[in-house]
Amino acid sequence: MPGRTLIPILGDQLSFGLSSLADADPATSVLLMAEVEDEATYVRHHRRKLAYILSAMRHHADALRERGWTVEYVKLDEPDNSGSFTGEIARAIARHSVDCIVVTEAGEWRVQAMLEAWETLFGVPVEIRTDTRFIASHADFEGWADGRKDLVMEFFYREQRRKTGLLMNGKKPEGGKWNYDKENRKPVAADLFMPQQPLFPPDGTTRDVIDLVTTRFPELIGSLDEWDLAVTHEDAMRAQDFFLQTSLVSFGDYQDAMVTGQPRMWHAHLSPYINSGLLDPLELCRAVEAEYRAGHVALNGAEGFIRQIIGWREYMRGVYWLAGPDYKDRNFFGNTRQLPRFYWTNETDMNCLHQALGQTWATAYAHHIQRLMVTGNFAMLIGADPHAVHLWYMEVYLDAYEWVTLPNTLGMSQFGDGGLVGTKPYAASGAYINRMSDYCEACRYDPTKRVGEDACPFNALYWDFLDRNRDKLGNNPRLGMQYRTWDRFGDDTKDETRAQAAGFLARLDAEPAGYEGPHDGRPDLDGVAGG
Ligand code: FAD
Ligand code: DLZ
Ligand code: SF4
Repeated sequence: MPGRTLIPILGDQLSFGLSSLADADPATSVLLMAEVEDEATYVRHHRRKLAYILSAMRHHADALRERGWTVEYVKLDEPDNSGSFTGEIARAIARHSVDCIVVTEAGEWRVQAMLEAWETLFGVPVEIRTDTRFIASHADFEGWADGRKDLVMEFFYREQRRKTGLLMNGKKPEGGKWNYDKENRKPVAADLFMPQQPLFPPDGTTRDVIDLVTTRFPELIGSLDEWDLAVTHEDAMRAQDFFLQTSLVSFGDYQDAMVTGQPRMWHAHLSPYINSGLLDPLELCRAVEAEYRAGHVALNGAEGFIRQIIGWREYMRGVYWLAGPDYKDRNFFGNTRQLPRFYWTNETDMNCLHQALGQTWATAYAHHIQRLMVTGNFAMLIGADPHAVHLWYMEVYLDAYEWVTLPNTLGMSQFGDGGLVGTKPYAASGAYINRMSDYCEACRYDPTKRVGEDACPFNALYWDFLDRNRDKLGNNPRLGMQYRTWDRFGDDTKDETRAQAAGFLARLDAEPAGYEGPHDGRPDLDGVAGG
């Protein structure tokens, strides 16, 4: 009897058009999907994130079977489950006569190293294929980066526009400009009509994985209440349609705004579906362009959204692979402080953090500005260890996979790579948060004060951050204005600012840091949307 082709499908490869399936014959192929302890525990996933991935995997296996594929699916609680991808390949080889393994490349270094070891380990040919769900392959990105002094995203993005033809008018960008970001910075009033996102109640499969996750991983935290996530291709497509028809129209205008009780506003909330493979990023961008061409949305909104996907998302992946497996160890400022315990318990009197963290633990979602300018900004200002910060983001967000999380956290948000991803650190005082949100209105601190018992902690921390990192940042042309302002402060003002920051950090250091778990699994969600 002829041997079989074994096609392993990883948990973020839930796409019908996967490169490993492109020319496969359903009659002679066995698709292997496995829920494994290694993946469930390599970071302490938010319970909702873990349940989402397992449920989406189970539904995808069913959908593949309906399309005629033979799928072997190993559940996490099966008695013989080996706990690792490699162990499950070994067991599959023992069950079948396997001629070769065909697999789409993994999303991250750790797993890619496993795939690369299989051929020698099992003595079976292993073909590792490019992940064609991305527009730029690793080689494309390397080619673009080659010889450039700075990897400016904007120039990469223009290449991606040319390559895809998205929002192009012949050789020129639609509307004459490549980028309409300056039109996308409006704050928002809380009483504006916000779209009500579609809800996808849990079916039997999702309820099963929710039970599995809660009983098997009692140490994990994060709310599983009010399940609203799509776990099938059809529902993910409904979420996409909802975004196109309802939210996209205001996405561009308000993408930087933050409003209490409104976790999503006009954001897409599609990254979990895109990153796990339920939605196709290029198809989504084409649909966004069609909305613009049909006159339903303005150019700034359509361009802004497309830039996030074919620009930022692809750029982050390119940087991740270009920078190598040691990228995660970079620490430009040499920061060592652990994150405060309240990143897990949400017990903080800083309302912006309380809202962003609470929403995160309630829903496993926060939008870009909450991640960058609230939780990320605070972590950088206090001098938190960038790798510890990265791990926290890996734990809490539904869309977190190392290839995309690491450059966003260690790179963009913590400036841990010294400027590979961003040209300056995303540091901001309370004034920015006050301008872009309504959080300060209900806060015990005053965003206009720099010193004193009720001064917003972000203010002194911001100046202290610039001051103590002057040797590393002083020559950065994008920070020239900030340093000139600091230099105009008198010595007394400087000293009282430093003392205010030092006092805050000393109080922080007197509190427990990090997460030791297990605790009662219940972050303080008082007054938080979805909590
Ligand atoms: P929208 O705001 O509606 O944006 C549309 C889409 O653009 C997103 O769905 C996403 O696919 C893409 N996108 C936008 N910005 C980025 C970006 N910087 N990198 C990659 N894709 C982007 N995104 C992740 O997918 N996974 C992560 O683990 C992740 N971690 C982040 C950590 C930090 C500190 C920061 C600052 C950003 C992070 N991002 C991450 C990027 C961004 O915050 C999320 O993609 C976005 O919040 C997802 O929500 P949304 O679908 O509503 O996005
Ligand atoms: C994130 C995740 C989790 C929690 N569990 C699984 C799993 O049990 N089986 C699986 O195939 N994939 C899982 N994943 C996604 C993988 O971590 C992801 O596919 C790899 O990290 C490669 O990027
Ligand atoms: Fe956050 Fe400061 Fe505003 Fe309070 S005053 S919400 S701590 S920025």
